[in-house]
Amino acid sequence: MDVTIETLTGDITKVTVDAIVNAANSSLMGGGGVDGAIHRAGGPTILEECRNIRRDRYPDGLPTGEAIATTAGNLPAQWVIHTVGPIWRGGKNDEDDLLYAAYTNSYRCAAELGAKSIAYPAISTGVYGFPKERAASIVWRFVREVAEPGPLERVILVFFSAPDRMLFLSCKNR
Ligand code: AR6
Repeated sequence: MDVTIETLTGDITKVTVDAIVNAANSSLMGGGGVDGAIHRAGGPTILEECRNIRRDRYPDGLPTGEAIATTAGNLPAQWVIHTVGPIWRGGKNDEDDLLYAAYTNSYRCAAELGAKSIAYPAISTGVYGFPKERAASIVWRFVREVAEPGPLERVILVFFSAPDRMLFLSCKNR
């Protein structure tokens, strides 16, 4: 099977794919950054489903590194996969493994739903402060170990700015 790995610059809420990944926080109750943009563009049904998930499955919040799906409301996608990336605390608190887990668990969640395409934002590299180059090398590892083997056919890595995308691409062989 042919798997396409793409990168693009722009707003992830505009990307037409089966599943969009949200860089959420444990509360699943929304926030700023890409989380805020997804809830604004997707409308209130996403938050309503997140409330039900909290009540029924994760009363203490979604643990860091895990992922859970809702429908996507008004977004041009079928599902939003909510994941929680690690907050950067200097690099010796499992941040690398937790970021890798956020990518891979989101991927598995999408695969279980039958999605063929998935779009990711640069998880943890905004408010959560994960250094962008270090995050890039983890995402490239995810690409090699999980995304390229499949089963999803298209994986799109979305960057909010052109320099962020260029930085990511420049980290490919590190
Ligand atoms: N499309 C694509 N990328 C975006 C968009 C967008 N519409 N908006 C921002 N980015 P962040 P985090 C980029 O802060 O670091 C929230 O409040 C942004 O430039 O959204 O995982 C949550 O509720 C950056 O490169 O997520 C959590 O509390 C990347 O997305 C917390 O922030 C991630 O930045 C999560 O922090």
